[in-house]
Amino acid sequence: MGYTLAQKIIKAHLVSGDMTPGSDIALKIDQTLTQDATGTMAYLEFETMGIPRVRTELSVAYIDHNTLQSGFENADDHRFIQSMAKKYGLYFSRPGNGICHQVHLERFGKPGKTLIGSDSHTPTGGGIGMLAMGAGGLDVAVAMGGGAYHITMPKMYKVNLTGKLKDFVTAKDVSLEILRILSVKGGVGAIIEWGGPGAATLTVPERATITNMGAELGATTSIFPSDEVTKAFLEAQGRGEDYVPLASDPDAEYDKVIDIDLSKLKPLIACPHSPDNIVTVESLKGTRVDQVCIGSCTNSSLYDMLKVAALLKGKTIRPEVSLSISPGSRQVLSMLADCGALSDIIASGARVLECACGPCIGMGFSPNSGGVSLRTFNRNFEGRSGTANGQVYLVSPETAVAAALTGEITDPTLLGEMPEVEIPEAFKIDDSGIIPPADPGDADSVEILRGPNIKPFPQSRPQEDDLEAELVLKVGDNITTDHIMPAGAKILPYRSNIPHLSQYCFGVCDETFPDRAKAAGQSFIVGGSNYGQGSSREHAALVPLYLGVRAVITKSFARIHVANLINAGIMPLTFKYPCDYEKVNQGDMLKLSGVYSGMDRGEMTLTNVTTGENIPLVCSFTDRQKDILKAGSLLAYVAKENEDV
Ligand code: MIC
Ligand code: SF4
Repeated sequence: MGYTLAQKIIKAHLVSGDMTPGSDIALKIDQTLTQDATGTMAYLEFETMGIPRVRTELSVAYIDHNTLQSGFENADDHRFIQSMAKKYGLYFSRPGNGICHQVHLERFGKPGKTLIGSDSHTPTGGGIGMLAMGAGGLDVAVAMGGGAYHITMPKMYKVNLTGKLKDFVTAKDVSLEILRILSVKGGVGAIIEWGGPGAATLTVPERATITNMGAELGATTSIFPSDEVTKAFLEAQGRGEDYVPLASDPDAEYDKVIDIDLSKLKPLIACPHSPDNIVTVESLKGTRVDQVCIGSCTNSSLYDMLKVAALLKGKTIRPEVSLSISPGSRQVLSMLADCGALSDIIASGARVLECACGPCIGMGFSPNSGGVSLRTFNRNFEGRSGTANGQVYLVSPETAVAAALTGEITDPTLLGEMPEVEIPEAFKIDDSGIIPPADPGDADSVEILRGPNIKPFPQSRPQEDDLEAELVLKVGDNITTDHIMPAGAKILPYRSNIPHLSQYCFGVCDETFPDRAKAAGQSFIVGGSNYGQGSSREHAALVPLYLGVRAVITKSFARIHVANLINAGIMPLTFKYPCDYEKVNQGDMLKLSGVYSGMDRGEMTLTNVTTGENIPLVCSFTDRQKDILKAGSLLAYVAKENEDV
């Protein structure tokens, strides 16, 4: 039996483990990336490892999330990250240079290489045939130090594309279609390979839109073959030498095959508050729109922006609508300026924002009260926009423009003819926004610049054999990390200050949680299925740790979050029978006995001390995960391993 594309890259990077789905595998990581909202913590963690210089082929520190500097905090963090990059051998992408995933695709990504990033949309790199995965900051820190990245060997899904997209139907609609088919948990435990004859009709930016939003499926990653389209993109970026052809073997086998005929798709829209809440744009026609935002790592390429500019050219947006446009990188912005497309955008009445995440993570441009906001982004979780009752819909750039021009949700095919958009043969190369590290010989003299906002991170405790604590919070299905640890302009500046952040933990669900958890001393959380979906932020584990949470019991977990819980020393357990979720109530006293032997057996009994009922739980920790939990955290485990060497 032949190999799939992802299996080939895994095989070439396998450090340990066997490639049977469900087994623990360790991979050598060639490249890492961080962004500033997760980076500060990741570099603090890296620092504690005492490694003088990163041991990857390439590591890049991007500044793109916390760019609204309404106090000293973000600017201090940027200086800290910049000094860390200089000293420890990383490239530093300055604020304004662009969104990490867009810049990485343009300037650094290489087919066939492995990349992990402390951001869940790192799979964007799959658009050029990389095995690119989102991870917690601590996992990225370990990889920067030359350590392997541990994952569960995924199943292989294939999406077989046929046909060609019609005008006004886009790669974003393909992403929304696969979310409609699979849902936000349909990709958990799988790598999604996109191929088939239709794949050749998609450009690299279109492919990257699709692999980017694979994160919303919960997939380990998504990947396209590296082919003539990839080659042309890399050559246009002046990086033709990075091209290698890569495809799956003709006899490769997949656990699931999904067929999508591109020519049959219609413009789609994800309704509040989940990316898989999909209907056709047509079915919502006439819905009033207050705000439109175009950009984010999903839809901010030059190709997207040129289409937007061409559709806006000579037109004016409706007076009731506020339109923001954030190009994905300085390369995109500068090329838009050079060809005059930026003037068309400005003339339409759009507000041009800097090349950064911006509104996508609630860093400004929050909608009005109860406002309807159409966004070309990838997530529309409740409250994420910064307006608690904002109604966020996810759409393609074409559908976004149609709404900005008409003031209502409008099928973009009604805009008339799609203007011809020419992608230049060569991109404008100017890497002056990327600062190289100091030479190894000069690294000692580089001073690390720390601001007062950097507070020590919480102390983990080794897992105890018996654990009795209160169930302080019971939540439902599909809880996102934006519920657990909200982001936004007010909170994000405190990503290196866990005590301050802790006041906002679970604020969207229950504002009393932080105080109640602190008062309880140690506690349990119970959740439904797909708990922890969404971002890679390890703060969604570190903050509960700080508040005394010792174990989280759910019907199922999302991949990156479960790893972050273990890395922080919080035990993730699942109900053996999902219906037992009903047998515990907030406020009950719960007891776990024989934790160590239970971890080995893969089964534990939870006693509801309040009702007297016994509830079977399951866990499937690898030996390494058990050792991490017993040591108290991944950091403690790594320190112990270094001592033992
Ligand atoms: C997101 O899109 O939710 C973020 C903000 O980029 C996060 C990272 C973070 O919380 O810092 C992600 O996707 O991992
Ligand atoms: Fe930034 Fe939004 Fe992309 Fe996250 S999803 S990296 S916040 S643009």
